[in-house]
Amino acid sequence: MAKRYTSNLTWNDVTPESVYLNRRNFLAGGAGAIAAGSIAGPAAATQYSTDETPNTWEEITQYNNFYEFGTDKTDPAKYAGALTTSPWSIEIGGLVDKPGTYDFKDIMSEMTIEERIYRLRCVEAWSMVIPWNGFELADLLNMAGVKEEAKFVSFETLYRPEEMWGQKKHYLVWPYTEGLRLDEAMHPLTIMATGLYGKDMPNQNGAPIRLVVPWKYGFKSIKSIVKITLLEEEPLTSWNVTNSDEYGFYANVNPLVDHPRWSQATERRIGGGIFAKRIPTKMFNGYGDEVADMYKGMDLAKYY
Ligand SMILES: Nc1nc2c(c(=O)[nH]1)N[C@H]1C(S)=C(S)[C@@H](COP(=O)(O)O)O[C@H]1N2
Ligand SMILES: [Mo]
Repeated sequence: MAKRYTSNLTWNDVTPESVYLNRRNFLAGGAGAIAAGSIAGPAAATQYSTDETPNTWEEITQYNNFYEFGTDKTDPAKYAGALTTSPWSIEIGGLVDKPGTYDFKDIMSEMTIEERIYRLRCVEAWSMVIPWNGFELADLLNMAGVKEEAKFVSFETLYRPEEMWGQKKHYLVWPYTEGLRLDEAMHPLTIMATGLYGKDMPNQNGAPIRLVVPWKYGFKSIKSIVKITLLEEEPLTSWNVTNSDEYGFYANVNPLVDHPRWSQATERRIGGGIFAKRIPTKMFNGYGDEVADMYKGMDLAKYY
């Protein structure tokens, strides 16, 4: 496993000042409550962060996939305000030493929040660069104590149709579930994100806590998590159950394996404008140096 790095690089350091100042103005004007000093985020970014220019707050919070609030990209920003995110707890169970219901605030008091600027590549062939705040999932799993027999981790989103109207529709199996192999879950790139741009996670991005696995298609990065279970067997996942021909369990970003309905060779970086050129998609979304070893000997066209 790759070792953990720290550096003092934050998104401010890697963002051209003009862009940064514009964003400051936007945030100061648009979101009101934010003090300029808090925008930089609570902690330093790491070597794992990309130096690409992050998407704007507006792009990241107005163009979303969160089917619990509708299937349109603009639906989550419109409707996710209905979600009650406090109190919040995560039930951690299965093959762990300390199963139980962990209060979100207690988790936060135990974890070290870092900034991670990651590419997010949706299976629909668009992408963004997002400055997340969060902690390594490994730290949370180690807190609960992973038993030796555990080989997989499953995650579940809140099921609350009164607040999440999309859950009354049947385009997906609810609650939204996802899963990782244990080594993927323990990988230092895998984080539980609790904010972005140094602010609490907006509801539409998966408040108060969501998974981010940057080398996999975006649908693996499950939002608003209430349950984590350690298992011996590979868990079912909503997208795989709904459409197994199109969405596999591994879902590693792979430009060589097309989606049955479109090419995955290139992607549209959000924010580039309508005349922006598509950019080539990278194997493992550009995180191959860190993660490729985990898939040695696997046929990545078969385990899509
Ligand atoms: N619970 C839940 N998690 C989810 C989704 C969803 O519909 N429901 N959409 C996924 C998809 S397809 C993507 S691309 C990312 C989008 O994250 P973002 O809106 O924060 O950019 O969230 C993922 N997590
Ligand atoms: Mo996605």
